[in-house]
Amino acid sequence: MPANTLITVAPTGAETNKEACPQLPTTLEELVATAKSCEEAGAALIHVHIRDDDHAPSLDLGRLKDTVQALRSETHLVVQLSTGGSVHDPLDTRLKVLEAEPDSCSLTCGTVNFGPDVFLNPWQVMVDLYRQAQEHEVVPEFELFDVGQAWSLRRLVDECGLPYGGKVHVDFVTGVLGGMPGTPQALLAGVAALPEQVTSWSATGIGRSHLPIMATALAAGGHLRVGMEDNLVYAKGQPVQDNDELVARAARIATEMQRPPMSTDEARRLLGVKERRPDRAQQPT
Ligand code: KMH
Ligand code: ZN
Repeated sequence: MPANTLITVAPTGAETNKEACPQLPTTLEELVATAKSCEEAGAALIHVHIRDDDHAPSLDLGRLKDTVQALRSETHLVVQLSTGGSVHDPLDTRLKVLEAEPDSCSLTCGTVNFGPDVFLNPWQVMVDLYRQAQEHEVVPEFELFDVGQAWSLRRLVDECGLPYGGKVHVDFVTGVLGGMPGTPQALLAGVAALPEQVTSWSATGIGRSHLPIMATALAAGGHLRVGMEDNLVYAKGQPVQDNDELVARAARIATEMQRPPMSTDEARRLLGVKERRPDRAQQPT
């Protein structure tokens, strides 16, 4: 059982509309402010989707670079860019995300139905993305939306070797309509299916599975992902006001479970990320 808990915040996502949810951080200023307050509340990693000037999902490389730079200079968080983007993003655009030089990137281990849409992750795209991550020395977080994707992860690592840094970190995204349900049983089945190369795992539950998955992950030795990408309801009849309150609640529950939030330095060691901060580049982690 790991002593401390990695808390990831996924503050924005690609699915929620700014008009429907004005508190969603969609501008760079809002994202940086959210990142700072979430770090203060206990987050150590930020999973980033960006938006354009109209608040629509974007994978614009210039914006991605500016975002990575701003988050790196304003916070100590591990910066993870989404390569999943939105279900409408073309695969070749998604494959260019790593040129923004994040610390980490998401890498989903298979195609999955996504509500009425399809989140496309063909085998060859997984391989291309993985090889790019190795070349760019970016640490992938393997996102599993279904239990069977654990076998694709096993095949990927068997055929392509370990990621940069040698650590294999998985995030279960449960409760997507089309993927594994957000239940303790499904999560534990996923954990049991993980290949032996996996060194750590976290989990999130979409919508109402947010809290049951959090409790199960903490009890089973996993780490946590929370945020407005995954959940817009804090409690019955109470919309989420901001990402900080989701992080703060996760930190409180983890602390009560005797697994308090880990620092950003601990997270860097857990994930094996490369030291890219200019002021730290010469120092051992
Ligand atoms: N927005 C979803 C279609 C990721 O960030 O890599 C995909 C997603 C996964 O959010
Ligand atoms: Zn995402």
